[in-house]
Amino acid sequence: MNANLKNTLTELAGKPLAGCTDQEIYLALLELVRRESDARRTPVRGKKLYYISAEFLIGKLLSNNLINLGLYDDVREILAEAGKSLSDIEEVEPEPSLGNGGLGRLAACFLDSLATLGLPGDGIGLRYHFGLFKQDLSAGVQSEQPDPWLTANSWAEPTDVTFPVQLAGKPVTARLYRLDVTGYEGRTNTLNLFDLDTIDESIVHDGIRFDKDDVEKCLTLFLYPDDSDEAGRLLRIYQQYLMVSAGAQLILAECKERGSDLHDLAKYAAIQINDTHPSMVIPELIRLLGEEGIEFDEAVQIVTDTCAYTNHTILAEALETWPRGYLEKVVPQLMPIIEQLDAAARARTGNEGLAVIDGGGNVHMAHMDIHFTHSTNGVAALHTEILKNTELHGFYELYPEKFNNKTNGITFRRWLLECNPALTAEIEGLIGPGFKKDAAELEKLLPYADAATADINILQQLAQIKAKNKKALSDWLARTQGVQLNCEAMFDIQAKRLHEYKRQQLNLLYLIHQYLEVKAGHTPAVPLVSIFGAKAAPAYTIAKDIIHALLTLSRVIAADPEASQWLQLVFIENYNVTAAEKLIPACDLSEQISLASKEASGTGNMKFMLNGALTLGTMDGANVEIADLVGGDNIYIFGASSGQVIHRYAAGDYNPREWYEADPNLRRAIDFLTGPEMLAEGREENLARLKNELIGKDWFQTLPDFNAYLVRKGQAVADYAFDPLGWTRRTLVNIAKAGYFSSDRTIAEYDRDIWHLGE
Ligand code: 26Q
Repeated sequence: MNANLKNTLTELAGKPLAGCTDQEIYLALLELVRRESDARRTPVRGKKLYYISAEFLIGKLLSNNLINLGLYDDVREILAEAGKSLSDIEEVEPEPSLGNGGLGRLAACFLDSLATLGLPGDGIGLRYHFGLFKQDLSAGVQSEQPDPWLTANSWAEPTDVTFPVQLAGKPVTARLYRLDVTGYEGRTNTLNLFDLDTIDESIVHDGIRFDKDDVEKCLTLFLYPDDSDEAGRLLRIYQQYLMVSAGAQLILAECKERGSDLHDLAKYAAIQINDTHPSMVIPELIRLLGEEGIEFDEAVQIVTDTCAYTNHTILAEALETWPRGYLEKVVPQLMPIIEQLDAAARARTGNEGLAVIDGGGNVHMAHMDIHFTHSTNGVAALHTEILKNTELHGFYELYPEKFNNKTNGITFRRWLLECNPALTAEIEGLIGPGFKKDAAELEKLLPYADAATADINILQQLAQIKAKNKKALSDWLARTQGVQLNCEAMFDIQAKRLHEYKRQQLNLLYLIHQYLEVKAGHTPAVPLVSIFGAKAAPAYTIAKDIIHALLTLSRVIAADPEASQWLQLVFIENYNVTAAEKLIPACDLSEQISLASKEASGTGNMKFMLNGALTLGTMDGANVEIADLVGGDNIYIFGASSGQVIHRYAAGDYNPREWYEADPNLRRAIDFLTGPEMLAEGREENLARLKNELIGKDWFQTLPDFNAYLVRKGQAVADYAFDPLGWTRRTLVNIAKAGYFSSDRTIAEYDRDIWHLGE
């Protein structure tokens, strides 16, 4: 027992811990973390990174910080002695949902790794009051509610640092909030979040609606407000500009203070542009350097040397282009600079397709990034190859030296140590604690996973840990959503944003097929619990229809005593980081079934693998690298290859109706969507629209992969049922090989190839 720590905590709480509420203890711990993390601030020497991103999906911070500061075990013990449980106290903390999904969570993992590796690297973003919406499924369809996380005592602390920003010619004041980022036995960095003092939360009504015209009242209310109308799109540009203008001013002020004369900015700062959302930082920096007396050409060179760009998608609709009229309205001070950049780009290439401003007057943010930064990276090997060979081929020809790959990673502190303490302890017992800082050491587990040398006792222990995690998930769901899971079943999980390219609809068709098979007397080898977690963008109609179909099928199955012995479909409400931490350790089969070529990387795939799930996936994104590492026997791969898919798009001859008509299983499953069982529980409008979409359009080629998916998933279920020990042994191969996907490795590569921090 750490007596000092106990005294400090009691002092911070102002009374004996046993007499405190969970809220009071939470506040005392918050203060403790602040003191300890402050003590680990060290001055920056040499170059510092600024990771600028519209999203930082940090998740709850208390336990993560306690682990990183080395206080977790002591605190848990002290609280237990006072009759308190740390997990109850965790529930007091509201989750900051400052991101949509992968891109935002990646930014959070990167901050953790930077601090852990002792690298000076701060985040720059926005202090959204409600973050992403909270998902409500009570009506059988998704509706959106605000998700407040800011309380009187928040991790993000206000400062008296402010910067003037011109929005549509009107001056506003951006205030800086600072949030400590702790590293595991590392340094403390900062997440800088900007906000306006004038935001008025009371203008939100009817879910997440608000008047988008009053920018000073609404600018940072939500992450990516609905952009189905023009006011929403303009608001997004206002948000982006507030972030980059205040961020750029902060960067220049800090560098000047550390001795830069701005001509040498690239020696003091590296700026990583996380997708195109912060791209206006390029013209904004050029503008600010101009105000400091630096000529345009030199300013362009300085900015190019300082900035680097990460691409996270090849989906055309996600590549930002803004009509120049929008930018003329919101950021008139940037338009002359963007025009000069367009002229400079056109002077480098006659290829019209690479212009910053196209013939129709649209500004292509990614094009500006590639021309005027020194590095463009993709986020997995396959993704980077596709960028170079197809999507960004013209740019690759012009600037081959700028292109590089940085395969994504995840922080093992949150995604193993924090979310799966039992597995962590088991691993530590086998190979010692070195893997916590050097993830490659997980390979020391390989002898235990070799069929020739595996130890049955160890495999049984691993199986027990999985069983306990499944029970814990079931208990949590019973408590929070009133759902009881069949813990004897195989747990099959697809948890990620709802998007057609991620193909939750493929999984849906499989479950319909399975239901019909059970009804026909063909029962599977083992019961299946199929779990979904997914939010749909508020204006994404088909995504919402897929959610409705899953919820409806879930009710159809649950109402059928025969089918529900074998099949359970559970849709988790409001999937977020907190839910992910419960789901991932409990998973047997990880669904990573995007249409090949469409998922840039995926990071959930890595989290499931690390926690001892086998992957059922397509050869897409980082699945390709997972398959290379674990070998074909330890992963279930199916479906068309990215080459075949790209070819099918190019040929333009894909007709889903032909596949529907040719495959009786597929036809039966699709027809079921609007059959009597579903219509009895669900809404015809949504179900019919989904059915028509699948037969008439199916832009993400679900139907051609259906049969292969059925077969491969059937194989996985049979393996799980008939060779449980073999299954566990193969999960251990996955755990042992997951070290490559530590974000520590990713960050070390960014530093080595792009940033050169501290030099
Ligand atoms: C763009 C234009 C207008 C409005 C919104 C957007 C927008 C918003 C969010 C575009 C993209 C995003 C988020 C993208 C994202 O999360 N991408 C994921 O990034 C992960 C980290 O690299 C990858 O692992 C995933 O494959 C990729 O989908």
